[in-house]
Amino acid sequence: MKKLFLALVVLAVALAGCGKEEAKEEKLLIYAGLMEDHAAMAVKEFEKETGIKTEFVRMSSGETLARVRAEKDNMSASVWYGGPVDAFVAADEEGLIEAYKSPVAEKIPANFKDADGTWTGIYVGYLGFVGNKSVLEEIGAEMPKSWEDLLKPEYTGEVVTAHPGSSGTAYTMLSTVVQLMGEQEGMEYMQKLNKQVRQYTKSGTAPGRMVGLGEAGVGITFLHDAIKYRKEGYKDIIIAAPAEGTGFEIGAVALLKNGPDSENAKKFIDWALSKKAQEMGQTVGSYQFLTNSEAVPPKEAMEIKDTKLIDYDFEWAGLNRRRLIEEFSRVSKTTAPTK
Ligand code: S7P
Repeated sequence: MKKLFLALVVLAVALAGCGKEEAKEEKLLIYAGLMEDHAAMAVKEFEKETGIKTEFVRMSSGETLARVRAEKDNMSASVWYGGPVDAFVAADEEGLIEAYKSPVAEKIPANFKDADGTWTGIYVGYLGFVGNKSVLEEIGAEMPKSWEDLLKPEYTGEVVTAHPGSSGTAYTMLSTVVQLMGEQEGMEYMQKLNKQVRQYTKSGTAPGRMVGLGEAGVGITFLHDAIKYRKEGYKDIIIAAPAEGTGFEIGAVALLKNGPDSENAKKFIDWALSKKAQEMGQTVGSYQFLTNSEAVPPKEAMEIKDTKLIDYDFEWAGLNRRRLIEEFSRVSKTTAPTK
């Protein structure tokens, strides 16, 4: 009798456990391409305002693209939040994005959103160079001021950049060089630049920190990230924009096709496009220009407002992404980085 009673207790506890499992709370899952601290703040604020439980996974653009490709028939996340739009264009071409025209997108000018609602811009960032004053002094070099400068002998082994295969920042660099110089000359340039590179990092935000720490003299990065690191205390950081002109990103947000929670995902997208949400970025050191016409850009962005920009073609960049990365990988194998 005692044994039977014990068995019943064990069964009851096990069943109660199962019940708990079934009642497990659903959470909106976001793949975030912007910096970790920005994503964490956004998710926290959105959750506070709406009560919708939300989680994020931070990945570089190439990683997100690979993940959503792999999950095509069983998407785990419902929103792709941040990172240069080129990868979103590539994902859309492969049927991985669901168009969503948010009512808040009315506040976003036409050049910062897709006309069909495939993606909508949340911020704009300019590509450039980050340098370490002390390291440059030590090696007797000036801050590079042009793409051409980066090929000078004094920067051999001093340049750090992310890899275009993993990083949206670095793909912006590759696509910028090709759009600026033409494909053949651009790839020849990348081949020469490869000799100057000390290290390819996974994310485009890493070169700014490495240069700030004095681990390399020069990095290629989004300028707002370099400004963030300088404000965080890496005092030796200096920045420059290439004289020939530079590319830029539209950081985007989009609804993932067949994601598990498209209703809450749409609410998140509406929120992310709002003036309030966009202006919150600067509270965690995100100093991009903003796309909502009512949002006030961070004062830190004014330092680079006169940067000479190229007429960057996002559609072309997205549609040619795979091919350009393959070509980059091929040419960069033919010249060894110096260190
Ligand atoms: O949030 C800062 C920011 O620079 O991060 C993104 C950047 O491309 C890093 O991503 P990757 O690791 O893919 O390079 C930008 O979208 C954003 O402005």
